[in-house]
Amino acid sequence: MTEPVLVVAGAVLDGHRMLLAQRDYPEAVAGLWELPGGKVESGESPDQALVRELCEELDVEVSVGAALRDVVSPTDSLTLVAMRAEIVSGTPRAVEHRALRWVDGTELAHLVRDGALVPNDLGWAHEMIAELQVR
Ligand code: 523
Repeated sequence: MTEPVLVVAGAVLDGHRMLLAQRDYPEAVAGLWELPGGKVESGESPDQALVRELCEELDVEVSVGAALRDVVSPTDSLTLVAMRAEIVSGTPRAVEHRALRWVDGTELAHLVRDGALVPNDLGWAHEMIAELQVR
């Protein structure tokens, strides 16, 4: 049996706000917001993959912190984990996404309510809504 593809996503935090990225593809999720990230490549740790992905996608250097609680397995062949991250250099720009935005807990809750998040990220969003409210 082949191992599932592991995807890492970043809960990029700055004080009481978190960064969201708007997907541009595929069509089923284009326009929806996600925690940015991507597939772990062979020989990489999840932390290394997140640093690389956020450099490629946001043009920033991050330090990686603790994982979020939810491990998401939408299919047998895909597993997603998210980790907290903070920007140590650079200002994020949308290299591969349609747009970026910083949200506080209230704005994140509104996006969830409006169905504007990619479905796989909803558990992380709920965890971060609670955390952002008390930061
Ligand atoms: N997700 C997902 N949520 C989320 C990310 C970063 C990824 O549900 N926050 C899913 C979407 C895809 C798979 O994980 O099914 C891979 O994500 P993708 O396409 O962002 O990974 P990349 O950038 O490594 O892949 P390519 O665009 O194919 O290079």
